[in-house]
Amino acid sequence: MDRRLLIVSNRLPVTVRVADGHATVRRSVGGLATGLQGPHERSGGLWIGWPGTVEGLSASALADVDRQLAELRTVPLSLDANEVSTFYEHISNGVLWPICHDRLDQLPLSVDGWDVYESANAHYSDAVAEHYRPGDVVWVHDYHLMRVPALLRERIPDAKIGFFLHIPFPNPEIFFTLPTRRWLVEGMLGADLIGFHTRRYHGHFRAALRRLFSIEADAQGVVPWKDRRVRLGVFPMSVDAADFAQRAAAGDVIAKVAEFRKPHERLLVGIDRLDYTKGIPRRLLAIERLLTSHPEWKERVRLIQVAVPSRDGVGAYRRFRGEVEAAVGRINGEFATPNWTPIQYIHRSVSSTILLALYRAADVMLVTPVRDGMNLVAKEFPASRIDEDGVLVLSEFAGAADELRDALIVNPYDIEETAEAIHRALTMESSERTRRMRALRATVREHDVHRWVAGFLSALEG
Ligand code: ADQ
Repeated sequence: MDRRLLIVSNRLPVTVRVADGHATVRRSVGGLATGLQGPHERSGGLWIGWPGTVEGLSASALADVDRQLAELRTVPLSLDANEVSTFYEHISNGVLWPICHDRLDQLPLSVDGWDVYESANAHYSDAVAEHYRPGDVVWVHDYHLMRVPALLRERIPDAKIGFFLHIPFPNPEIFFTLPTRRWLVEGMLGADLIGFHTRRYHGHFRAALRRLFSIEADAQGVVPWKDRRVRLGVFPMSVDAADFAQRAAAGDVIAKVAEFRKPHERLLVGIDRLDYTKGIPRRLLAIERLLTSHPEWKERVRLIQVAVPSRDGVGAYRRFRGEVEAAVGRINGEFATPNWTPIQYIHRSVSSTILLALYRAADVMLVTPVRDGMNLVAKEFPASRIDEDGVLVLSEFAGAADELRDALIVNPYDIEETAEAIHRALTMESSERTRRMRALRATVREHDVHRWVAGFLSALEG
């Protein structure tokens, strides 16, 4: 791509660390950051977003942060305390997130602050307009910024704007509970291209357009909107498979694998943000069911569940954390022996060495969200299994299930079925494990994050 790429996301793909009054800025390693790094650098473009709250720095240290951010070609946008609590925590994570994951039960009873969502989105749009040069391509990401395409279109009518939604677009019956449904969809329609992970979310969005505005997409997925044409498309996001394969072979990873594995014990692994969409409580119940209906696994199987702290500023998450901890305590209390504890629960972020070692050590990887836009863990696991072993148990409600058909697909609401799938995974013949893992690896290799980025950008240019 010759044109300059301006990427806009709520958060910048960086971590600012402060120690002794000094700050260092590092690029973060998430899927989006990794996938877009190449096009971002090659195009000489900019990444615009919030670097997070940075506290306890002098003016000169702050200037140093700005210099480091500029070196990474990122443009920091500051959010004030009201924007953080209302736009980011309350509306984005407290309202849009549960609605898009079908969790009306997690909604606060009263919702105020759409005006702050709008003004924060305007704030991002102003920053883009300030840096925009004719010919640039703008790529806006995710549910925090659904109004940005339309607000940017007002500022720069002929800009090339793409929008990608990283979470599900729900069934209109659920989306329409939002009093602001029309206004949010109008916001997205400011783009030239709107991308979704799966055909299902794309279908839900088309159904919403039909019901809200009586407009219909043609065979190419193009809808007429005002005096423009907006294209809708399906672009399943992925990971940098080659990079995972390479890093998974490192000596420090292999040394850790040896530490995690114990003779006579099979290892189940779960790695998630601590979020009520990821299905952790039902996964724990499935482990309990497994130990009850197949008692031969007692003292022979262990689950390592890593749960990264997430969104502690949102009430629903604080309550949820207590629920998960209580379930772990109850099940461990019920089954543990002096030599063995069935669930090892780790409530923190882990290094990439540990993450890769857990992927490589797992006999069975449990990815059982009750709803998930894509779920990159489901793709990182096979990408890391250069030994072509290990079984993936995957929820049918993760976007990744549309592609990863060689996983054992489960309905996470069916505890019995999930427990039986884990048993089947634990007893699967080595030849079947290898056949399935080879197929999973081939899928993730062929459809990697670079292909995702190239596919979206070429559709946008087209
Ligand atoms: P998330 O909900 O954050 O993303 P996911 O796709 O699984 O979910 O990505 C999580 C990332 O965090 C993975 O790259 C994983 O390696 C990393 N991670 C998880 N636990 C970790 C830990 N303890 N320590 C360190 N790293 C950890 C949203 C949507 C998803 C969608 C992505 C991308 O909710 O459905 O797949 O965006 O579009």
